[in-house]
Amino acid sequence: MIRLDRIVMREIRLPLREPFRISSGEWNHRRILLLELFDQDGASAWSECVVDDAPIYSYETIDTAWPTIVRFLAPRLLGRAIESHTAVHDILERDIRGHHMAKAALEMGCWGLAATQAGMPLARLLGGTRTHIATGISLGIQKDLTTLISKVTEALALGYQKVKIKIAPRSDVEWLAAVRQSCGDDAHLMADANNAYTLDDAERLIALDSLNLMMIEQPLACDDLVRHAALQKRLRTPLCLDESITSLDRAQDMVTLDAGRIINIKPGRVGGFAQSIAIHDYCEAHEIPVWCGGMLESGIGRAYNVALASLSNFTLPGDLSPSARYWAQDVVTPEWTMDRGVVAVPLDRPGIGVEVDRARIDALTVRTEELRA
Ligand code: OSB
Ligand code: MG
Repeated sequence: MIRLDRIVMREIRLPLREPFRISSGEWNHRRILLLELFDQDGASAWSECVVDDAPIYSYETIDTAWPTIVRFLAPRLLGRAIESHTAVHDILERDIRGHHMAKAALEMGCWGLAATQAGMPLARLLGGTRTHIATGISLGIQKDLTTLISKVTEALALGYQKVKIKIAPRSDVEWLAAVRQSCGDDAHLMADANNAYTLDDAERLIALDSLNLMMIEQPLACDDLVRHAALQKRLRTPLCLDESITSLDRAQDMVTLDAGRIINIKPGRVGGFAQSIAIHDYCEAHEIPVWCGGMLESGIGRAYNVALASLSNFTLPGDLSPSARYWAQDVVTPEWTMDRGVVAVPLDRPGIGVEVDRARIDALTVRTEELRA
């Protein structure tokens, strides 16, 4: 049973150690929306909303999520007796369209709170069985090919089990061919286009088939399954969908249409853990492998991703790099680390498994708002 009496919202600004560029935009820092949920019984939990400053990846931004939480979402939870964390998704979804990232921050926060209340690691509450998560790195578009090759080489030397390379029409086939040449046939490489192509570019994408990529992520438009299905018919390399999979229904549509053969699950994109688990279970039953994507989360959002990735069908390495890949200093202790290509699931601590550094967060905070029942 959850009964929230208070939610504290804050925005922190956290500079990235290096800029991260994808086909549709670039990040130099993150404007991160954090929530702290307080239960009437004294328990509390932090959560992170994975929205950004600009609608580059999703139409949601921090400036849409904030008022949506204040005005429409938080009032549905505050002061109400909620039977279980598993019920929160439906409470937030009913008659409120979209805004999955805003919903997910609250929904996942309730799962974090339930784990804390139960004195149980979050991964266990989700039903996770893995103790370690195979880790991949997502490399942004680099200024030139030489830089890309040295980044890939460095990532493989660090032990990353998958290297995802962002592509766009002027930095794709030739660049990836050179990378493949330089790092050999065995390196686990994939590409992520973030919607940079149309079906008119099919030949360019088919040219990637010779490079033995693990998958090509989301080449076509964010809401398009039909054209991804047409493309998959012509490609040997499996397509992996990210932006297009916003719910269990879309995952089912993907399988029905054969629009993709792998799913990158980001809990924020699908409205939280209940949908993430439903998609995971559906994919497991249909032999569709999944892996956990990332949104350049702070150590708080990362804790939720690590817990999710402990479920059995997360058989491919996730975009779950250690804290030091992103930040000079993270907002949690201990920071997330990688050892021999895996991140350990914190199974020895209840709740999200890391301590939140409140003093550091206070120093980074640029706005707060307190919501009460
Ligand atoms: O498409 O997976 C993506 C970051 C921001 C927006 C979209 C994406 C990404 C990443 C980053 O690939 C993965 C990470 O958090 O390391
Ligand atoms: Mg992606």
